[in-house]
Amino acid sequence: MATDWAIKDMKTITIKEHIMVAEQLKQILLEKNVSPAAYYRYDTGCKLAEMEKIADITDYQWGKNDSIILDFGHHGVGYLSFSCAGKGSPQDAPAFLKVKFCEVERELYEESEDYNGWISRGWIQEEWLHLDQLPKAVAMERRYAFRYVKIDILDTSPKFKVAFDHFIFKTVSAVNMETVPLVETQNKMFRKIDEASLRTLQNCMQDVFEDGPKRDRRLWLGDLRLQAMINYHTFKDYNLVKRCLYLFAGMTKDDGMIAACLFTEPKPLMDDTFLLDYSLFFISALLDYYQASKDMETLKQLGPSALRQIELAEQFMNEEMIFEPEGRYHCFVDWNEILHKQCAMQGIYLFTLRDAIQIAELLGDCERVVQLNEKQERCKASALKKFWDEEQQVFISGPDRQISWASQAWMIASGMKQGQEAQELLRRISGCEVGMVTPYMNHVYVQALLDCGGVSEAGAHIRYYWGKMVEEGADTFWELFNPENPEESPYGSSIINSYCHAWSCTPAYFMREYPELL
Ligand code: RAM
Repeated sequence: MATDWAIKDMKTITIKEHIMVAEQLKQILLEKNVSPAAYYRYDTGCKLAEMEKIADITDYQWGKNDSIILDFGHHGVGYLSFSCAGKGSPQDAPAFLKVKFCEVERELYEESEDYNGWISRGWIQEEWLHLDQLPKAVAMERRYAFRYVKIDILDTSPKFKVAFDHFIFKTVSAVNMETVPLVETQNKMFRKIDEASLRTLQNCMQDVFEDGPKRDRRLWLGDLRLQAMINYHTFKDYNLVKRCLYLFAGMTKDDGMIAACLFTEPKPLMDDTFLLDYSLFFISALLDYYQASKDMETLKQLGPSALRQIELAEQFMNEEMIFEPEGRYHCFVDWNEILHKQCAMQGIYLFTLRDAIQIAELLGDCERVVQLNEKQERCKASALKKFWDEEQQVFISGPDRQISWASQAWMIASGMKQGQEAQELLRRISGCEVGMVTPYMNHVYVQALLDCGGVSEAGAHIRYYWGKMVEEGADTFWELFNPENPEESPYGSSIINSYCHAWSCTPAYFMREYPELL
């Protein structure tokens, strides 16, 4: 399924002062050199645990069709360097190597030639090197996200072989997870989940909050909202959030609509992708930032951009304040391809409207507070009429009256159903087939459970969903995970999936915000 979210022929405006504030908040990244924890001789058809482990890499010489695997022990983000020497006769041909970087073990066994998906194969992390003169100190220029490296010796010559030494992984991040204590609990699985969550967030905290350091390596608003929430409880890097908020507010469509994502290199640039849910999340991200930092100056400066998103969303609504007709706007919600998103989108609007009211109150804009409250009342009444199925006692979406987890979760997160009634609703849909594909959507579900007092269900779901990833070897959490279908990918192949994706590490937030979970 290809997605075309771009708005064509769009005019943009740049607020230079906002961009200047953002640029002044740029940080120098922390660096740490990591050596491999283990080396293996690659054996086709075998899993890592079955391959020959190499005690001292310097004892070995490698020729055509040999392959080595390096395991750095944990996922990291940064730069690989190593030295390569010629052994035997004088070097009479280039040493020709393929270096492949893998976030998880399964990527070691996947072949990029097999990839036929709709997003760029350029994201697959591999390079071909010609080393003309040995010995050579190789410092690879491109930043990669990985735990494992596979080096294929594609060719040397019949007369010489190569030997390797000094493998160093220079990791980079804005923060260091060793400064954050793990949650205190007797439950070992929760601690593992917490550790993987912190590592995921650390590795995504770079010049901005990246969605995933393998792919897309950029700042997405929906992802930022969740990353920032975890950050307030862990790394507490308020300036990094502030930088991202100013970047979003500093580059908008000419009507003020905030983009879904943006780039920062070589200079800040807004993407032409617009997702209604993501634009609205600027409101919640700003309010959360204010609540954590108490930075009133930023709230004052960016508040108007946030409140503007509510007005802009309404152009896609009918007179009853229902998002209609469909197709006039794009929204994300989840990567589930069959999901009907109208009801969830309505829930997201109500969720962010509640936050917009709080912003208006904090800014002392009484007139706006009255106006937004009226909208809230009207919209809630219409939403109930449109989406609540009295007979089945569930929220439905679309002409086929689809029942999905996403619709229920967003409606509860927005306060449309509360307490016992909401708990029963979530129990009622437990067999529903239109499920959740991303940890991002699973986050909303856990939030909905906690909002209506379902603490033990929320804990059980965290163990079921994130725990299953840990059981499958995750030391950072993945962009997509469907426990019922591990091969799932919206991109046409799992080769391109990202396995350190920050929207997936919210258990670190839940376990600190709701200690009763532990
Ligand atoms: C994907 C990325 C990103 C997400 C968007 C909507 O490209 O995974 O994290 O925010 O989709």
